[in-house]
Amino acid sequence: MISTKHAGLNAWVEKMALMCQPDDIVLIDGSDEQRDELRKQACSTDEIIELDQEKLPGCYYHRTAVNDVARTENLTFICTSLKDNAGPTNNWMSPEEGYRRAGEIFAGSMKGRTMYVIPFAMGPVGSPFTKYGVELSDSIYVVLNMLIMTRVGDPVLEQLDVAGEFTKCLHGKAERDIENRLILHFPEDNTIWSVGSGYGGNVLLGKKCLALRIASHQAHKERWLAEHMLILGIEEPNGRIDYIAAAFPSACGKTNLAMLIPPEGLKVKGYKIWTVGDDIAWMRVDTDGCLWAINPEAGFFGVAPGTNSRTNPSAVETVKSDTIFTNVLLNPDGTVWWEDGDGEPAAEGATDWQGRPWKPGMKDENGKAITGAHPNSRFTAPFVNCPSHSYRMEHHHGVKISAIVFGGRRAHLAPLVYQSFDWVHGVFVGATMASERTAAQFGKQGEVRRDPMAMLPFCGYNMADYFEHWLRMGVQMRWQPKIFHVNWFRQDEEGNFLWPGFGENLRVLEWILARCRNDCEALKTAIGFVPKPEDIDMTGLDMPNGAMEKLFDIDPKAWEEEANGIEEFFGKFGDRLPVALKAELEALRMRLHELGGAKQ
Ligand code: GTP
Ligand code: SPV
Ligand code: MN
Repeated sequence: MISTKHAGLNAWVEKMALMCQPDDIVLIDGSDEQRDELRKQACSTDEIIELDQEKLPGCYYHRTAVNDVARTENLTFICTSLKDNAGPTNNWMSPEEGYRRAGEIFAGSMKGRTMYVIPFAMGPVGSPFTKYGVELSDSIYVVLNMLIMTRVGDPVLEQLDVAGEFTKCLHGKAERDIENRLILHFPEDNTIWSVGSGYGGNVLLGKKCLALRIASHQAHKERWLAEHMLILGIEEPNGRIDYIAAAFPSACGKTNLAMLIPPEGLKVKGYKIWTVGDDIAWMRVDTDGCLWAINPEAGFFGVAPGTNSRTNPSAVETVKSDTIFTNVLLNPDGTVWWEDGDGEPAAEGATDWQGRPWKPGMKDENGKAITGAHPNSRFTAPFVNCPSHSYRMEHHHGVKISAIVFGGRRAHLAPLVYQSFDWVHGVFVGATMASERTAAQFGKQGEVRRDPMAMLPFCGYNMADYFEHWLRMGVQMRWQPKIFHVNWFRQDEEGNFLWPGFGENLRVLEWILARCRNDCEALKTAIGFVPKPEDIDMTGLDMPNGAMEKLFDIDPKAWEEEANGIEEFFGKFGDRLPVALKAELEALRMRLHELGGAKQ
């Protein structure tokens, strides 16, 4: 048993231990000594593998089970007393059924194992933004990841004192059997139960489970916002820094944009980029009437494949020490590699993410290339490792947000950038966001999946109420951030990206900030404001003739079809959908009718 000064915490741990029956219970204090001891122990059982400590100091390697490599949305549930409170976009189970079904899997599942008690904070300890949690887990891998991703240990217990409120998070690997896997959220009890998985977002319960699903429920009640957004600051040579929060769906470029390096052509302007967050933003209206944001996390859990010195040099720098690599290729010399990474993999002796011998050029029985790293392989790295990490990370009330940006992956339709007419229209733009499936994903190519505010898998309550909440937040602000939509992924007829993306995206952010400061005028279109061609700085960027025109083309026919798709999506929510959003849809149709594809 554990004996902290928080009697409620002690009692809960005892109750969970009675169910799971671990051999031992160990309290995590956040010290380097205890971490080093746990690393040793996990190495001795091959749960993790020590990498070459000269080349990659403090770095370790881990493989998950082959059927446990990504979040399992179909096994993720919101357990509220009323089904309607989970809404039409979530899987629902009653709390009774959730506790019963998961309880059966948890029962006795930690026999022969140790239960670790991990007190953690999402946000700087002591900040009014911050929420606290305690995760119980039988996985050292989870402990080591939580130590990087969150603030862990004694300062958290100190802050909780004798009776502080915390989210009760229980995780057990059990048999890591997909048939016996459940990720359950009980927002009414401030509780999360996750069993049968060992993968990232399913088991690092501070991340998607607490900081988005549970937090969005709390934020709704307490009038703040918990969002799937990056936060970055753009500093001008005169010292002024403006902060932008941006929501893109999973694998649509948040980490890359948050770590942006200014392109050659804009170097003379002397911008400096500050990375505040790459996945989650918690935002509140402060006494000044402005919107302020923190990143509740303390680390990155980033996609490895595609990360290299050209696309994301800051990320390459970030993962050079104190990083855990999951499901990448392991070289025989104790280094790692992934597809579209730097350098070459070992010609002989490497093992792939499944632990099988692997060499470059291997094909499966159908002639398809076998990848060394899993496409969703990840790095877990401390935030402070990032060369552009912001010193504002530890500030208790975060950074003031000037602009909110929504974006998806759309081969057609959405222009490179447009601005909403006002807050309510901006909420409509976010609520109707969509991303197209790529050939690499299961499902019909080009098919649009609506992913409002990039929160489809993460909103812990009825999404219609979430839209209403966004509208209400706008009223609460005396100074509203301007709302924009971007699309880095528009393609030409041959399927090539029209926009070079990555660092060049700063050219678009520059326009966004100019608009926030009323520094430039814009053209009105049916869908929102777009830049005058001369207002995007193209210095040093050669684009094929006509490419910019294509990037800003507005096809009224295609947008009318889009409006029909939106109507169908809105239909899911019935009467619960805010009338203001229905009115926005009708206003869009009217403008399409009047303006067509014109820019005035
Ligand atoms: P999660 O961690 O899953 O939430 O993903 P994320 O939103 O942080 O996405 P990430 O930055 O890891 O990028 C995902 C993929 O998009 C990678 O393959 C990138 O190479 C690609 N990508 C990112 N930015 C751009 C861009 O501006 N243009 C293009 N064409 N591709 C991009
Ligand atoms: C995402 O899928 O949006 C991620 C990875 O950031 S995970 O933490 O697994 O959710
Ligand atoms: Mn994410």
